[in-house]
Amino acid sequence: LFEAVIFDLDGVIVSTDNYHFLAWGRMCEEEGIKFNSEINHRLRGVSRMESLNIILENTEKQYSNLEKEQLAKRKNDYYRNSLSSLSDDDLLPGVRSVLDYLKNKGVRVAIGSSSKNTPMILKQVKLNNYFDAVSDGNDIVNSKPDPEVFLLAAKKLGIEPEKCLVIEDAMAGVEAAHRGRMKVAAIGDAANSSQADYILGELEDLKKVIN
Ligand code: B16
Ligand code: MG
Repeated sequence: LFEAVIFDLDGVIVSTDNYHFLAWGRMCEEEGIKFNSEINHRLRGVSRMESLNIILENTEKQYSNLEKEQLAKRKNDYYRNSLSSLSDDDLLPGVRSVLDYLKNKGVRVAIGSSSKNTPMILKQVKLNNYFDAVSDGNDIVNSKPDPEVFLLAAKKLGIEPEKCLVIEDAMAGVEAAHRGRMKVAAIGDAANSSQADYILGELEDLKKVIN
């Protein structure tokens, strides 16, 4: 049924979501902007600048475009610093086993992530040479829920979207995959959604979908 699996990165392959949370939290605390886990929830899968715009809905203060760039950069510096100790020990449970399973089955594997830090993250977790294609925040204009990042992954693989399965932890990503005519398996945060085609209690459940 599926010739390829496109993995979201943050929240599916590696748990960098908590580092995003902490970095935004630090920046907001310094700026006196309200931030909590509910606001953070809305940032999953969404690009850096769109995340900042969502955060700024919680302040009266007006920021110029230049100031916004600076806030986003400050957050990204905190985030990248926290990634310096990231290693393959931080891969989420089942990642290694599921990737090897798919390779053995001849199913192609790709990354479809909104993150501009994807190359650094893949290198830190030693998966930089593993995927057949990587499509990330550096390659796209419109981020999830726009399907661009997943359609580009399929194009790089040379496989039709209908034959790709996307693995996502964010609602924005579930919507993006559907808009790209792909099926979606949801895990983690998105697993409560009735919109996903498959629900994965854990990543290893993917072996039942692709058998
Ligand atoms: P960056 P994904 C997304 O990664 C994150 O979920 C989201 O929280 C973040 O804002 C976005 O990447 C951009 O990340 O600031 O590193 O470019 O889930 O699409 O792999
Ligand atoms: Mg994600």
